Amino acid sequence: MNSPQTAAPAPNEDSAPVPSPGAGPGPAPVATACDLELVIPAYNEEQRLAPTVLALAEHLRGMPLTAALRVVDNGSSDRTAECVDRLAASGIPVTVTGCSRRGKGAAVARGMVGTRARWVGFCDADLATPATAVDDAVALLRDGWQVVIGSRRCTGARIPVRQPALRRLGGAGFRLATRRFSGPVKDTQCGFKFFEAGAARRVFADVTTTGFAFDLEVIARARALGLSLTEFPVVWSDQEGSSFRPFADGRRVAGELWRLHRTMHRLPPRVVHHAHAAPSARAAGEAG
Ligand SMILES: Nc1nc2c(ncn2[C@@H]2O[C@H](COP(=O)(O)OP(=O)(O)O)[C@@H](O)[C@H]2O)c(=O)[nH]1
Ligand SMILES: [Mg+2]
Repeated sequence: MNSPQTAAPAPNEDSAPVPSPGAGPGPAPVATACDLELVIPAYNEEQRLAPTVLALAEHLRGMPLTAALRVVDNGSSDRTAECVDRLAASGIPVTVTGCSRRGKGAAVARGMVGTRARWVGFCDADLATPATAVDDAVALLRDGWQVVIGSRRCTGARIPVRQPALRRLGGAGFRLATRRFSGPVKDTQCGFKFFEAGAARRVFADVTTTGFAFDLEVIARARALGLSLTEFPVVWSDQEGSSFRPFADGRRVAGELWRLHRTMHRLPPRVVHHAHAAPSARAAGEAG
């Protein structure tokens, strides 16, 4: 992930979300109280974000729940925040929140701890996993699972467009090096994870990894807390425009892993885990 060290802080850094135009006058709420809040970490995403927000909003509008989208932007140097403001007509509340700490992990944590929704999830700005997968995640949350993890590696998952070979190689090394944190979780790195909000607050309150390896710490902490956790298969396609720089970000990830190995060795794994074949990915797998 691109986790800039020196970019200027976002104007609304760590403030309450800026309501999109049309959200009405008066002070901004701390967060939208609704059934589901979806957090999108975004760094320099003026190109990829708008179609993602529109696709998610269209899908969420058709679901039998109330939902909101929150973009967390830490210091984009392009027009990411302005682009969100133009999406008010999507029919779902869309807010943009700043974050003083750099990195995807920091941005996701910012969205998770601030939520007032019943359930909260995050997905990438490039919508590598289609919006329809939200249905499966919500079905599992309704079943009572506290942590629901989109996975490219459990039965029924499909990857129509794979990552470049170098990323796949790095991913294999990452999985080998991180078994003791991931335990039974087959795919820690897919950017499509959902939580019962109280569980998210407990987990993310202590997450200190701000970069690409943050998912791993999230899973390790969820396991240590004894939260119920399930993986479900998703359809995932690599998208153009990745901000991940294999050498610079790869080195940073290695540093994060080293720190996790040193700091988290005492966390007891108390996970309640179940690999679940969710209906829509199964159907997509059968169709494809
Ligand atoms: N807020 C924030 N988001 C980031 C940062 N780095 C990456 N992201 C977001 O993380 C998501 C995944 O990034 P992407 O470049 O698609 O990485 P890839 O899919 O792993 O190749 C996207 O929504 C990015 O905008 C960051 O430093 N800050
Ligand atoms: Mg991507």
